[in-house]
Amino acid sequence: MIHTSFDRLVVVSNRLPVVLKWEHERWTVRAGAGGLVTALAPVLSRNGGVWMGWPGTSEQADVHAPLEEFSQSQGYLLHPVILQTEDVRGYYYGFSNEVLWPLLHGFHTHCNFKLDYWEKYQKVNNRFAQEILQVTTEDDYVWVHDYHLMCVAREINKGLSRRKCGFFLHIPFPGPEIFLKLPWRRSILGSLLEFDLIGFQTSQDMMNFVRCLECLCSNTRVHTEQNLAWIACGDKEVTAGTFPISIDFDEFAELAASKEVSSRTDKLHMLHPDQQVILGVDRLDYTKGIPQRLEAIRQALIRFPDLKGKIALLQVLVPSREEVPEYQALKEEIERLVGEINGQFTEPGWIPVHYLYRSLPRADLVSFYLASEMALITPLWDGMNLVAKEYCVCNYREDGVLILSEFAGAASQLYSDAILVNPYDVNAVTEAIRRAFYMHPSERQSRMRRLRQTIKTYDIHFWLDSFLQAAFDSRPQEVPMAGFSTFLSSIDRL
Ligand code: GDG
Repeated sequence: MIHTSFDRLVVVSNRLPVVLKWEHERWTVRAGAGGLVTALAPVLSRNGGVWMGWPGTSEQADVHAPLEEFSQSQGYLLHPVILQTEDVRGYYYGFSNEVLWPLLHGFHTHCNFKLDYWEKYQKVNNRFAQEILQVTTEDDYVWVHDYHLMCVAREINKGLSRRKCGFFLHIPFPGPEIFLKLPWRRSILGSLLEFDLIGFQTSQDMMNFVRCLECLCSNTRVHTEQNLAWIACGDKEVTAGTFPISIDFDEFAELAASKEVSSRTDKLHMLHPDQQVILGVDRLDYTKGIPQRLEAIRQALIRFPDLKGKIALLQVLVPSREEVPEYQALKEEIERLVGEINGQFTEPGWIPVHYLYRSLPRADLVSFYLASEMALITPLWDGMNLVAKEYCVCNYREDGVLILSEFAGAASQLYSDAILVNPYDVNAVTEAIRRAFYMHPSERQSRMRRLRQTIKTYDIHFWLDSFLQAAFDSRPQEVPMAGFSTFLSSIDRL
């Protein structure tokens, strides 16, 4: 049993962690990709429980049988929440992707504040709440994930039967100057207060949430101790906490050390003799800073001709939200930049940018991590960024350098051993690339060793334990983290 205080752990997220496809007259089910799946799937596989979410298919399809079969192979139960296609349009493509995603990442000018989206969001959140009430008992622990489902607890608490219910936000939470632009800010904040525990990735996110509450509720009282905050707001009380998410260290380390991966890695090395490979891995998204990264590669080759023929960017771009025009435009911009840079610099035997637009099998991805001398992870704002942690864990040869955006949540844990950059500062990124290129192997090794040790200590199982300890009234062990002011002042003094 995972914890003695409850019966089953019931994880609830927008999507189930699978991709269902109707092929050759039957359903095929394969594991989904993305940060939430990477983090949570090993937790449920190890501990058992239930995962509830939308299966990603239309309301007519009967997907119970294939999901049941997949459940058996994973060691936990998958429970589909069936939604109507029209509701998905407003709740998921509309409110989640066109309002909350940009707003919470600070891109408020990208928001489309449509009333209909908000109505569908509430409708679907209520639908999830009803399903949770049907599937769970008062002895279960219900753990709701991410921005798609911020209003679920409000509906659950309307009934007579109680559920112990926690929430974890995987993406950033902005300060009031951004969040308060949301027309439904009061309702969303009020709904979040209905959870028993709210988890954030960083202390910055948690403090932003508190500042937003203070703006809307003059009677907000906060008591903080280590990574937890006890908040009273009007007649509501909630515990909030900082729980930096991570990955299953052993799972990635074992795969990286496998024969399958090492033979692929050797082949990749042979293809790039005398070159340092710089890796970028991202979902197609405007928050990930990909055009800025490509511009930095171009500028690095212009400013530092000694790098010509010696570095190559390997950019993996995973298709995402392709039906949204803004994402199509971003893809076109990225492909134009890749074409321009390659047209400008390619020479016989050397191509500066290798570009893959697809999702790779995990073993291929891991062999890329292992074969790359640097990872260039430059999101404009990111909740955590698991790719940064995966890169380090897989780098058991300790010869890689992590160049990381200051605006990735991961920076608050990894700041002293990564090279931190402001992704908007193209010159600074080019200098970081050059510094990493010439970094002495012994410095690479000592930095990477410490990075891997940090991630090993605070892995995904530590994350789960800390959240559940906070949910059930004991103080979790604290994760050493620094806020912006601490880590920026150490590298960027005025
Ligand atoms: C959200 C937050 C937060 C990527 N390409 C492939 C592939 N991936 C996997 C990676 C990694 C995951 O996708 C991406 O995770 P990130 O954390 O980088 O980003 P988001 O998906 O945006 O996740 C983020 C996270 O939630 C967890 O809380 O860190 O800030 O935005 O695990 O390995 N997997 C495979 N093939 C690929 O080509 N198999």
